[in-house]
Amino acid sequence: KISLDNYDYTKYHPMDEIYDWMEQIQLKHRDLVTKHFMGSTYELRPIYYFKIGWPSDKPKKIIFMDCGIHAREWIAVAYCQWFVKEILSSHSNNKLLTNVLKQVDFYVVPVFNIDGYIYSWTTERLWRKNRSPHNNATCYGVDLNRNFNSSWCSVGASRDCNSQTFCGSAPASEPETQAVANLMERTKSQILFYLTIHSYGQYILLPYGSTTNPSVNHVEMTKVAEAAAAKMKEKHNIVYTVGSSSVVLYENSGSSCDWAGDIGIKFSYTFELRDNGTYGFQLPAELIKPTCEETMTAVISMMEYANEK
Ligand code: ING
Ligand code: ZN
Repeated sequence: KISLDNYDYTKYHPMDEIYDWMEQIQLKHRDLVTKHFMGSTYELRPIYYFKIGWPSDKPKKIIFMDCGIHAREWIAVAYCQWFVKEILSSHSNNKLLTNVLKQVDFYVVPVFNIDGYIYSWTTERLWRKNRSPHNNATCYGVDLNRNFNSSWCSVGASRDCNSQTFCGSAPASEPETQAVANLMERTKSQILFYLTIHSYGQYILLPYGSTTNPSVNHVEMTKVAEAAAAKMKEKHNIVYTVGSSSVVLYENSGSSCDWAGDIGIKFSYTFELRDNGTYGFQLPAELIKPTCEETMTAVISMMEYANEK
């Protein structure tokens, strides 16, 4: 059993430790945090999310964040843990947070692609997809960030299971996609921000990947992301590029970020955390702290915006 008192947030943690951590976080912070089941993975592991915020009579706004949709992007998972730790340790002496937690609920999915995450620890460090079998179990894995029902498999995705960007057999064919999409559908009228955390490349991306046409909220979404990127640069002088994924990165379809835009969530962002290629997905643990610190400044600036909305 792990202990929260000396839990090391500057290390990467295997899934069994993260399950244990989640359990202990909810036990220790019963007033502010609840842990909920949102569905099972292909290999039938439970996927949980935290709800963080003070109870309220009125419906609250939601900032929804998921981490680890791609197995090998360990820094993303480390960030979700860091975020939860920061909120819980600093809210009582931070005016902004005290206020935000009354108006806003954070929904946090620390590990979206649990089967893949475990596989990246035990078997193949650079595994990306989930672990569902295809073609009589001759190949494995759907790219969950190509499996959402938004221009599904039209560009920047493959119908070949051997591909890293296999879109699956149908839109939302995967249980992990269904778990997140169902929860978001149920709560979408309250979700103001959707944040999905990836690595690497140092970007704040907005919809769409499937077209270079701007989304309805493109101008405001860009403004908010530029402000967040400026905060990030101030912290450790690291530059994050802002733009729609099709324009600043590459065309792709079926991403959770595009889908969140489609269902009417006003602010939908993909964060690509550090670095920009030196270590890539294998970011050294020494860089967890600075990366999480700068990302925290970005998310806080978005929180401030959400709080005023
Ligand atoms: N990059 C993302 C990927 O899924 C991306 C890029 C962002 C695609 C937003 C679609 C929407 O390919 C990584 N590193 O996973
Ligand atoms: Zn990714």
